[in-house]
Amino acid sequence: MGRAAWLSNGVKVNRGSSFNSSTRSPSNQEETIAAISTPFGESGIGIVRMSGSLAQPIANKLFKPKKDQSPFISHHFHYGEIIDPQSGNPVDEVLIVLMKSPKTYTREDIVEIHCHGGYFILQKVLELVLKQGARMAQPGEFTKKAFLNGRIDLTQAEAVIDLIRAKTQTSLEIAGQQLRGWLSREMIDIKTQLVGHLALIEAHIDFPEEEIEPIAFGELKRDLGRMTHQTEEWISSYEEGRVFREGISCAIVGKTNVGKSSLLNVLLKEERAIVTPIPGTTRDVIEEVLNIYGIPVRLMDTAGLRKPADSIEQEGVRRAKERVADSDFVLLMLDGSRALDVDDLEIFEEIKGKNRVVIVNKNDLPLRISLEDVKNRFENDPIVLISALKNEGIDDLKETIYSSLVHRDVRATPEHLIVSNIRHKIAIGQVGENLANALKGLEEGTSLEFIAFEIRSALDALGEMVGEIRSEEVLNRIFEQFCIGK
Ligand SMILES: Nc1nc2c(ncn2[C@@H]2O[C@H](COP(=O)(O)OP(=O)(O)OP(=O)(O)O)[C@@H](O)[C@H]2O)c(=O)[nH]1
Ligand SMILES: [Mg+2]
Repeated sequence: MGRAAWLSNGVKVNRGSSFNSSTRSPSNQEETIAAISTPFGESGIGIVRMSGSLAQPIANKLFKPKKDQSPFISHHFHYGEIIDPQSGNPVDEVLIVLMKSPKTYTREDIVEIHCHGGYFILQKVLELVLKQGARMAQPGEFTKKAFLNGRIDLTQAEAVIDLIRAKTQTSLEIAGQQLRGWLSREMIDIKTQLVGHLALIEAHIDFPEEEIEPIAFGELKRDLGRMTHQTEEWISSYEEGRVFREGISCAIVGKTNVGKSSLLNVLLKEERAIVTPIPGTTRDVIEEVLNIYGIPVRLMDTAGLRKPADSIEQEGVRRAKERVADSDFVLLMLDGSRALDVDDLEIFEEIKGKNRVVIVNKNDLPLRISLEDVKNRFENDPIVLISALKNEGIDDLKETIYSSLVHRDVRATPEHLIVSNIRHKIAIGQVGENLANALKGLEEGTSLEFIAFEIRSALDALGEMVGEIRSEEVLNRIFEQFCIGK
C-alpha cells in the first residue's frame, strides 16, 4: 500500500537495484556512427570503428575475406582486405571484428577495422564507411551511446575520460574506481534506503487514517544521520581527489640567481632550463609536468624577480608575476648563502595568501640568511633546506609539497571512495543538505510533508548525478570533452 501511495505521488526516480534505467530515450539511436578511434599520425595499426545497425551491412560491402566467404562470427577477428566498391581496388589489408549487440561497448552492433596506421589509409577507409551510410561520430559519441543504452551510468561515462587523461597511478586508480561503478553503487545504496523511507512517509501523508505500518522515527533519524555523515566524508575527499585528477600548477618564485632553474632541473632529472651564475638568466616561463607521489604537478620555472635590467627581462618579470598569481601553489625560493634583501621582501608581498612551501637553497654553502627571521615571517608555512646543486633535501621537499596538498592517505579502495569530479561534489553536497534538513525537521517535529519534500529533493540530486534525470546541457558539457572515436 505504501509503495502504491509513493508511486501515485510521482517520485521521479525509478525503483530497482540499478540506475541503468531502461527508460532512457535513445536519441539518434538508429543512426550508425563511425570514426577513427586511434590517434592521428603514423602507427603500427589504426582503427576505424562503427556502431549501429548498419555496421555489419557496411562491413559486408567493404570487406573481402582472404580465405573463404564464411560469414562473420561475432567477437572474432577475420583477415582480409578492404575493397573500394566503386573501383574494385584494394585499399588495405586488415583485420576486422564484428561484435554483435548487446555485448558491446555501446550495446549496439560494433565493427572495428584494424588497418595499417597511416593517416591517409585511415581517412580512406573512413570515407568508404561514410559513403555506405554511416555518419561521422561526434566527440565521445560511442560512450554517449553506452550511457543512453543503459550500459553505464553518467559517472561511469565521466570516468572513461578521466581514465584516458590519467597522468599518474593514483589518478588512474581513482578513475578506475569510478568506472567500476563504486561511486554509483554507494549512490544506489543511499537511494534504495531513501525510497523505502519515503514510501512509508508518503503513505502516512496520503492515508493518515488507514492501517499503515507505523514510521520508526528512531530508525529514520539514525539512517538520515549516517547518510549525512557519509556525504560529508565524500565531500571532504574532494580536494584531494581533485588534486590527483586534475593536478596542480606550481610556480617556482624567487629573486634572481637563487637556484630556481637548478631546482627545476634536479626535480625533472634533466638539464631542462639554462643555469648560469649570471643573475637574470631565465627570461621566459619554462613549464614541465612532474609526478610527485601520484600528483601531476605542472611546474613552472620563472624569471627571477628584481628591478628589470632591460625590456626583455621586464617582460619576463611580468610573465613570472602573472604565473605566480594564477598558480595553485608556489615554491618560494630563498638563497641561504645571502641575507634577505629588498628583492626578497618585495616577493613576499607578491605571494601573499598563496598556498606555499618556503625553500632555503644553497645549503651546501655557509648559512648567511637568518633562519630565525624566515621562520618568523613564515610561521605557518613549511620551510625546507636544500641544495639544488648537490641534489640534497629534494625527497624531503617532495614529501613536504605532497603533504601540503594531501592531508591524509589517499587510496582508492572499495572502502575508501574518492570524489574527484566537481559535478559529483555539488550533487553530493545537495543530497547532504537535503538530508540534514530532513533530520532537523524530524527533530523539531516539522510536518511529514516537509520531510518528504527534502527526501525527494535528495533523490532528484542523486538521479541527476548518475544521469537518470537528464539535462541535455549537462550531457553536452560532459561528452564534448571526449575525443572523437571514444
Ligand atoms: N652552491 C650552490 N650553488 C647553487 C645551488 N643552486 C644553484 N646554484 C648556482 O646558482 C647559480 C644560479 O642558479 P640558477 O638555477 O640559474 O638560478 P635562478 O634562480 O634560476 O636564476 P635566474 O634565472 O637568473 O633568476 C648557478 O651558478 C648555480 O649553479 C646550490 O644549491 N648550491
Ligand atoms: Mg633561472
